[in-house]
Amino acid sequence: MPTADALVLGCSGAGKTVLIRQLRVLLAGKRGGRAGAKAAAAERAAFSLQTTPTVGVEIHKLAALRLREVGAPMAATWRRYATDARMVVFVVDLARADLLASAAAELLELLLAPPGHGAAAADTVDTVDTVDTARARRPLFAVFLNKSDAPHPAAREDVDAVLRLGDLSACLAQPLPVFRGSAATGEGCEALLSWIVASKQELLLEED
Ligand SMILES: Nc1nc2c(ncn2[C@@H]2O[C@H](COP(=O)(O)OP(=O)(O)OP(=O)(O)O)[C@@H](O)[C@H]2O)c(=O)[nH]1
Ligand SMILES: [Mg+2]
Repeated sequence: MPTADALVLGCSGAGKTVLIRQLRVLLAGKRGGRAGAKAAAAERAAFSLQTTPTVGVEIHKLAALRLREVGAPMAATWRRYATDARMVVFVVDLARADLLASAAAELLELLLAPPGHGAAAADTVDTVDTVDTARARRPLFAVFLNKSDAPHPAAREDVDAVLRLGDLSACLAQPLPVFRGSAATGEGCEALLSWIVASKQELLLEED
């Protein structure tokens, strides 16, 4: 069984932790009633842009969602974690045009990882049949282009030229939704959250 609904990955400092905090605020706002309004106000008050680098693995429980951030120093293990996830949100730092190429390389490696080679599969898979089952459960991917609020964010054409997201999606025959926004201001986060929630519903229906 997957231990997280979505894995949040991306280069060091891309904004994964703040993005998860922003999703927490948005989700709290969706709870109805006075208790919901109070919870949302508390989450907004607690929201902060101050972070320390995530060096290990952090699991964040947001209402019914479980998100797992695996810090950039653990990039060598991302592929193994990806096999164990239903979804992967890959965060790209628009404020660091110089890091776009490494982001592209990391994303490509994740997308091309043969399903069934991850930690969960390695622990449990011992026949060809179960490897095929694992292949059918490749995670859904989305890309979040973060820090659109930065003074000079990378332009979409530059991102497309380096990450080749359209080509990747066509080549892998897998949708690769791209969201542009800011974990700091919340721009684009609602759309990403809707994708996560809708994808989770779809995956649960498939599992029934
Ligand atoms: N301007 C701006 N800054 C952001 C945004 N998101 C994150 N930051 C800042 O970028 C820095 C790194 O953010 P984190 O959320 O810690 O990044 P991370 O990807 O979790 O980093 P690691 O855990 O070290 O891999 C912090 O100073 C954040 O405040 C954003 O949307 N806009
Ligand atoms: Mg972090």
